[in-house]
This record gives sequence, structure tokens and C-alpha cells, in this order.
Amino acid sequence: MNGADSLVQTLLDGGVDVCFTNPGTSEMHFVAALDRHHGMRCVLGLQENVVTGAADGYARMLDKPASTLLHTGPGLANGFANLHNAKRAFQPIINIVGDHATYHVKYDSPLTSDIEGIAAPVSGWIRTSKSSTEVASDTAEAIQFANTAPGGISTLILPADTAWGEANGPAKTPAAPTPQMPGAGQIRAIAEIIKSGEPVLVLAANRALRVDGLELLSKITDDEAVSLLAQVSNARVERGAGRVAIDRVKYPVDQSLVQLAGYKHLILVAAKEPVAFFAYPEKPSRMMPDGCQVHTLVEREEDVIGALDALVAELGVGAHTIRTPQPLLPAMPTRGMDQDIIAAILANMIPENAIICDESITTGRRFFTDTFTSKPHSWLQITGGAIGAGLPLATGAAIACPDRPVITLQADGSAMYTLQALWTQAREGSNTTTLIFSNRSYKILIGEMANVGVQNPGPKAFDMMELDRPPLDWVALAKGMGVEAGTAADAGELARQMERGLACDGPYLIEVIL
Ligand SMILES: Cc1ncc(C[n+]2csc(CCOP(=O)(O)OP(=O)(O)O)c2C)c(N)n1
Ligand SMILES: [Mg+2]
Repeated sequence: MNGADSLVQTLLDGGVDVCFTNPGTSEMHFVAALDRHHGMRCVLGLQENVVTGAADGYARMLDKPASTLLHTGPGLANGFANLHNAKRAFQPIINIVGDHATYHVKYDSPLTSDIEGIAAPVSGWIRTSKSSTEVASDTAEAIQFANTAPGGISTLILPADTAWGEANGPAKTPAAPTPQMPGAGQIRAIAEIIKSGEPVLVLAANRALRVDGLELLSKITDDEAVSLLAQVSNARVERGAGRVAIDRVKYPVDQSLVQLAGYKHLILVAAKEPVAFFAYPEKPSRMMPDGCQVHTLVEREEDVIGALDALVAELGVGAHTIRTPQPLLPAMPTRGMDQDIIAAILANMIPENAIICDESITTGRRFFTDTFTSKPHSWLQITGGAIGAGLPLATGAAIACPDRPVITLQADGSAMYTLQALWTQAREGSNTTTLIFSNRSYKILIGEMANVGVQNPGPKAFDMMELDRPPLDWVALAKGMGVEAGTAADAGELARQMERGLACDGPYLIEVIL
């Protein structure tokens, strides 16, 4: 067994059986080892940001890490933006990054780079293996770190000679530590605040946004003075008819200031205090009103469901019914095309058990609230603001859950960062339907220009935000990568195209003309 074999077998033994890859010369022994060990599903991405974003989407759906195989510093750097998003989503990923053989580095050949330096901002654990006999134990540590709550990114850098040198066999991955409960005093103190009758906001994120967490949160917030919201961006929310409906903090600062006004207490449940995405002149960075006290029920790395259970018991609300909204769907539109029309069509057409990957940016401002009582589904969002997440997330989610329909709600400008993901979807026969919101602009930035106080922007400025010269032909782009596609310029066409996309085996893309 060589080092590459010991890597693959340790991954498999440690429960890591998917590898999203974009390999190079320094990873050839690892690529060869993939065939010698039964059970590793390998998925090729044609740009590293597709690879890392797919690993994020996979982890969000299965709560376990996939591995990535990346080529040296530049390969890792290409995958950086979606590793940033995965880090902000607190997802587990194990990056395997190939490097030059240990004895070759001193010659400073062209691909020599500071891989650890590139890995540092997006990795909670980094190791460069020193020899082929250490690869297995390093891999086991990497897996254990990734599996430690709430989930982390490990980057294991493997010089080429650690792959081809002799190894002693795979290593056993130790179990991740069990998340701790917050102290009983902390839970009692939060219960007192909830019972105080003062206006309280419970802000939930991460593990709290699954069905069990939301049901407990519904009981905890079953009081007029107590409100419940999720963060602006969330890794995954379980929602739809028969489930607890949780709205989010709004993205636009003016709107979130209104939404969050008047609260005396903020209680964080695996969440962070809300702040503006950006600073704007004359506007605050913190969104909670002055004087609002911030309390933490549970940190995201602790036992989130255990803490909610304990708070329910402390409040004595275990027998309260779980609040779910009356199913109420907007009428199905038949003509016209705008954001509200798309939202209404989605609300009616999201299939049971769907996975929604949302990078809809400007077009999607109402999608979340209009789909509260659609058929039950999971909702994944871009979490770190680094655009180009939607298509890769969908690619990974479809690998994780091949029996569930995946719908990507995708802004056009953001789609162009990682459109290669469509090719991977075609190759893997993924059950994905992509709606491209073709407004042929970086529309959000036009508004942001005004928000940051730019007066009278000129034609050069606007030219940096318009994508219509030339217009992107999304149907041709999709077909060029083996994905069936069609366009929809009005409501009736969009509904027909969605039916077609959801019914077809393999991926489908709809260019929604706005
Ligand atoms: C990696 C990265 N590069 C650049 C940006 C800056 N940025 C934010 S939104 C945006 C344009 C989004 O346009 P589009 O996806 O078409 O959304 P629309 O507002 O048109 O719906 C850009 C370039 C970013 N957030 N992340
Ligand atoms: Mg756009």
C-alpha cells in the first residue's frame, strides 16, 4: 500500500465516500488509488470553485463531509470563494491538496506556492504530511476535525512523494467530541427573559433550523411578546406546509432596522447578532436597536437541540401545539413576468421533498416568504456573500440526495462565475432544474451604488454593471454543456418549462427573461 492508498482507505473507513475533484500532476497517484479502493464516488468539476461549492452542498444535505481533490496553491485558490461560503455555513469539508514532492520544492518550479497560506483563511485545520507513513494518521485527524460540531474545513496538503512512498495501511478515525450542553443557569436565565413580558427576539441559525429545532422554537416563542427569526443567510432551512414557518432578517439595512426595532432582548440560538452586510454612510453597522440586550442560549458548536429541549422544559411549554401557518398559496399566474409572478409560480410548483438552492439575489427577494406553505422542502442559500455558489451547491446536493428534485434559483451574473457546474450535472445525470433570472445586469449593484452615496454615476460606472453587451444566451450555454434548456418570457411558459424540467431525467435549465 502506498500513501495514496492509505489516504483513500482511511477516508472510506472514516465515512467519507465522495470526492469532488479537479486533479493535476501532483495528484496522479491519488487519482490512481481511487480505482483500487471500492466505494469512493468521484465527481469531476471543471473549475475548483465548482468542486468546493459542490462539497458544501453535499455536506449541507448529509451532515457529513465529502473530500475535494485540488491541485496545488492555484487550484485551492480557485476554490477559495466557495470554501469561504462553506466556512460561513459551518460545513464539514476535507480538502486534499497535492503539492510538489518534498525534495522538489527547493527548486522553486512554476507551481510552487504557499499552499498553507492560501488555506489558512478558509481552514480550521491544516497539515502538510511529512512522509507517506503519516498520510493515514493525518487523514484521520482531518476527518475528525471536519466532523467536530458545528462542522469544519480541514485542508490536508500532500506532497507527491507522500503519495507514491510506502505506507503502513489506513488509520482509524477517532469519533468527534460530543457537543456540550450550555449550563443549567444559562438556560434558566434565558427562560426568565422569555417570561419577562418585555419584547424579545429569538434569532436562530444553523442546526436550530431543522424540523426538530423549529418545532421546539415554536413552543418557546408561543407568546405575543416573543418573536422568532432566522439569520439573513442560512445553510439550510427545513420548511413548507405542515412545518414551522420562520422568516429571516431582511437584507436591506433600512428594512431590517424597521424589522428589528423595539426589541429589548435578543436571544441567540446558534446564531450571531445581526449586522449590516456592508457599511453605508449615516447608517449603523449593528441592526439591533440601542439598549437591546444580547443573550446566548447556545453556541453553534454546542448541543443546540439539547439546549432547546431544556429551555422548553424550563418554560413548561412541552405540551404547547406547534404553530404552522394555514396553507395558503397565491393564485397561479398565467401571464406576465416579474419577481412576484415567479414567486407565485414557485410557491405552487415546488415539488414535495425538493431541495432549493437560492442565489436569486435581486429577483428572489420575495421567494422565501411566498413559499412558506409550498410542499415540504429544504432551502439552501449562499451564506458568505461570495457569489457563484448556487450552481455548485445544487450539484453537490444532487449527488448527496439523488432521489430528491433540486431547483436552483440563480441570478445570471452570479451564475457566470461557476457555470461549468452544469457540465458536471449533465455528466452525473443530476436531478436538477435551474432557473436563470436573466436580467442581464448586476442589478443589485446598481442599487448599492446609490446606497453607499454615489451621486450621479456616469455611463462608465453603469457599463460595469450591465451584462447586455453582448447578451448571454443561456440556452446555448446550457446545451453546450449537455444540459437541455428552454426560455420563458411569461408566466404560462415558465410553468410549462418547470413541468418539463422537473419531469425530465437529468438536468434542465430555464432562461427566465426579465
Ligand atoms: C466573489 C464575488 N465577487 C464579486 C462580488 C460583488 N457582487 C455582489 S452582487 C454582484 C452582482 C450580482 O449580479 P447578479 O448575480 O446578476 O444578481 P442580480 O442583482 O442581477 O439579481 C457582484 C458582482 C461578490 N459578492 N462576490
Ligand atoms: Mg443579474
